[in-house]
Amino acid sequence: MVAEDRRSRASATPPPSSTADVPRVLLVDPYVARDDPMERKFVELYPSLGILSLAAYLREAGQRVEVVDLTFERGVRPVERRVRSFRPHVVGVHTKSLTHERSIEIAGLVREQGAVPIAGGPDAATRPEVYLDGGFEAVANGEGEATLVDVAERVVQGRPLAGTAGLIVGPPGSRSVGPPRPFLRPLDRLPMPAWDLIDMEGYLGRWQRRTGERRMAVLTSRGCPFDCSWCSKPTFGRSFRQLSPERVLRELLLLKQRYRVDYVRFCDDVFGIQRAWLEMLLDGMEAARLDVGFECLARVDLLKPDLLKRMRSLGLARVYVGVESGSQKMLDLMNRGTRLAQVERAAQSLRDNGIRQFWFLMLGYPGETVEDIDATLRLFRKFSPEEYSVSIAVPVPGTRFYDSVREYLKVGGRPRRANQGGKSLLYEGSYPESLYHWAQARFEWEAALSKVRGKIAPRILSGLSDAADRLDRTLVGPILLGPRSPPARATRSIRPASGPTDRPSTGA
Ligand code: B12
Ligand code: SF4
Repeated sequence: MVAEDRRSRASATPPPSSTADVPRVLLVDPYVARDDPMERKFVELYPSLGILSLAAYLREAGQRVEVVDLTFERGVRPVERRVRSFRPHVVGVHTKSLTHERSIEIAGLVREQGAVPIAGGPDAATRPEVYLDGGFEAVANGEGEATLVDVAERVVQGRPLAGTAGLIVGPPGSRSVGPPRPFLRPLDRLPMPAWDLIDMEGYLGRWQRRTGERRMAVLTSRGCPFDCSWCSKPTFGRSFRQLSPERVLRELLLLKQRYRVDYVRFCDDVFGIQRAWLEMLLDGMEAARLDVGFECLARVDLLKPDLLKRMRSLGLARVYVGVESGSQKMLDLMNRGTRLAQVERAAQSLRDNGIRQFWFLMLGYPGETVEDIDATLRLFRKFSPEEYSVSIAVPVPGTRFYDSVREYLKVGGRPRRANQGGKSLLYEGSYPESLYHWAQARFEWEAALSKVRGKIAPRILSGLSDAADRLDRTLVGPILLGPRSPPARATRSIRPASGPTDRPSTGA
């Protein structure tokens, strides 16, 4: 498709229809699990909570909604078929960078069928121009529920989309950015997710075969008030809203009764930010004898030993922890807001309570030296988390980290393939990429050793660990570093100009 052609399509006003028409909206999740090389190793399959919420909200607003979830499919054919049978006015596509190309393909086929393609979700909100130039009529750049209701009504009534709150419309040159869409408050106004519109059994059955548990994802809040320098939050920014504990409990009970869900992943950016709120939810779970296992992502500063003990007794099985680095200097440079002592206390307490821990670690952040990497490795060795991911820092547009390395970005500044995030050094950092690959291998070695702990003599174990250190010091380190002097580039501090302002009480 030539650029001219694309431009004229993107600026077209959707054709008017009868005002008596009830809007028909098709929502699409373009993620195809079999095309995601990370899926088997790392990604756990859950439906998009964004799509489920949008669908429920539109339906409650009186619109007709269907969903095509490509997760278990092979390609876009099911979208084509559904567009033919349902004849939607609007097709809303949920975007992630991984699924960018498929989203563009879907926009094309939707247009051929005469429907209006609208993009939303993290990738489109981060780089709307890519989606507008790729054939989408408009991009929702924030919370989508009220925006999409508005869009579908306007399309059916033949009114222009330009000026819609929360929406970016039009070709370069005459692009219209609507005013910001206010966040929905209180969040309890949201209806229950539209589980009936997707193949719940596809997800639950798969989990059951794999783990014996019927697992589902649940959200208790939107947004995060913290301000880590590398974190991209295109949709909710630093806003933070929670459902009431009663509403969350109702959702958990429904999942249990309707779908026999017996394990839940709380997908909040940070679970249990407010201690009093969390205690109320735990009280409710206890009183209702919920008996559902669960896991969540939390910050080390929130994981207090007494709280963990209680959560364990109510079914907490695993916690994802953003440890990031074993160097306080690096945590400060990342504006993480956590102390190493808190990391150690949380890790110890998780271990004491028999809760699995999944650590997120990051290498290659500006300012990091080999000594900092060693500190992270020592911390890792000390606590041997059951699971971990150690990635090379990815500068995401819109973050302070990105701004600080912008002038050092390698060509394109994006992974060679979308799923390579975390495996390549995307900017000219302090050290060559091979050093980070070696560091990643050292973490793998330590993890392998921790798996045989107890099975072989401690003396042999520490000998194997020391051998890797010696190899690092005497041979590999100097070779990988070459004649370079310690970090010179992209190391300037990237703390925020002013400190965080809207943190809620953490109960700390
Ligand atoms: C929970 C979660 C998961 C879960 C569930 C995934 C799923 N099926 O959606 C799991 C762990 C399985 C997961 C996996 C992956 N995830 Co994930 N995940 C998240 C997380 C923490 C929350 C997502 C969520 O539920 N948000 C709450 C809902 C309500 O918000 P929402 O989805 O953004 O939708 C709202 C708006 O965006 C908008 N909207 C969304 N779609 C549309 C469409 C239209 C038409 C409109 C108008 C509006 C609209 O309206 C919605 C309601 O207000 C986010 C971080 C974040 N805070 O967003 C990362 C995040 C979305 N994941 C990310 C990634 C990269 C992945 C993986 C690709 C990882 C991989 N393979 O390496 C996989 C993809 C798997 C998949 N099925 O898509 C990235 C995406 C980055 C990007 N720019 O693409 C994020 C942003 C994390 C990050 N900062 O890097 N993930
Ligand atoms: S705590 Fe997590 S979600 Fe919040 S800013 Fe930091 S990395 Fe982002």
